[in-house]
Amino acid sequence: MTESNEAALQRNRQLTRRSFLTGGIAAALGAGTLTWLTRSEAEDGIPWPFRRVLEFNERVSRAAFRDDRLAPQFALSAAAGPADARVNGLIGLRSDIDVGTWTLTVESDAGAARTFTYAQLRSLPRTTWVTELKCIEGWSQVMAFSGVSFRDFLLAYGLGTRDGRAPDFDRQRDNVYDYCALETPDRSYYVGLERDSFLHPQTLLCDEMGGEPLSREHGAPLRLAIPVKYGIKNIKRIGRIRFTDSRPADYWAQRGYDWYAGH
Ligand SMILES: Nc1nc2c(c(=O)[nH]1)N[C@H]1C(S)=C(S)[C@@H](COP(=O)(O)O)O[C@H]1N2
Ligand SMILES: [Mo]
Repeated sequence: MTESNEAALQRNRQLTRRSFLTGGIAAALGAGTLTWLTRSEAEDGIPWPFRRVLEFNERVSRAAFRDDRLAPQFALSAAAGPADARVNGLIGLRSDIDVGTWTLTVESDAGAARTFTYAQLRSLPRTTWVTELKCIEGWSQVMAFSGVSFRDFLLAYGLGTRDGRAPDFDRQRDNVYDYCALETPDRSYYVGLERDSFLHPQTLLCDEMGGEPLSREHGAPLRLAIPVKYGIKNIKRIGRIRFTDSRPADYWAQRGYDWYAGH
């Protein structure tokens, strides 16, 4: 994506949303929010004045139930280079990894398991977010994370829904499972996420940091980059994703940390 356009749009949306949430309905009717409301996200043939009303209603109900505010973003120049990227946590990464034979398994409470190759993931639209990875131990680092947005992956392959149909994140959000569980191939490290977090626009299935393929310690070939959560949820070397309506086990939550760890 082009950093400038996309980032500016997102920032605008974020600021507007903030003022809406803090200022209430009065702020929602202000000039800034009008820009927010009229920014078209889909062409559906509804004449624009009606469309605006519909969108307004939708946004109001969404604002009441959802939090998709963006985590802070940074200029590319503020990001650490791949060589400087700090490494923390090697659970599930001890063995060698062969990207050629690695596969990602995706399953759900109801559906059959499906597997995806690295080549399939590479063929999807790519996104970069320059965000901060915050470790619960007290350090943080700004990095450029690139890969496939988690939402785009679900859309591309029709994953994550209870009835197995293509997801519609806005109109049929409840058809998406409440949670997903992600595990390393050896199942020794695992995290659980709730729907708003795995559908968050900045949540990435990430295969590059600082413009270079992930090293083994950073989770090659595929890790999660989820800036609305602490580092502990940014699982490296993902082998399996499972969609479920029961809250999944989480490695660090089982050891006393908050299950949500952010957002
Ligand atoms: N598989 C796996 N993923 C993991 C961990 C781990 O031990 N194993 N540690 C987590 C923690 S605590 C942090 S802070 C981040 C660190 O990511 P980095 O090594 O790329 O900086 O990875 C997270 N993901
Ligand atoms: Mo961490």
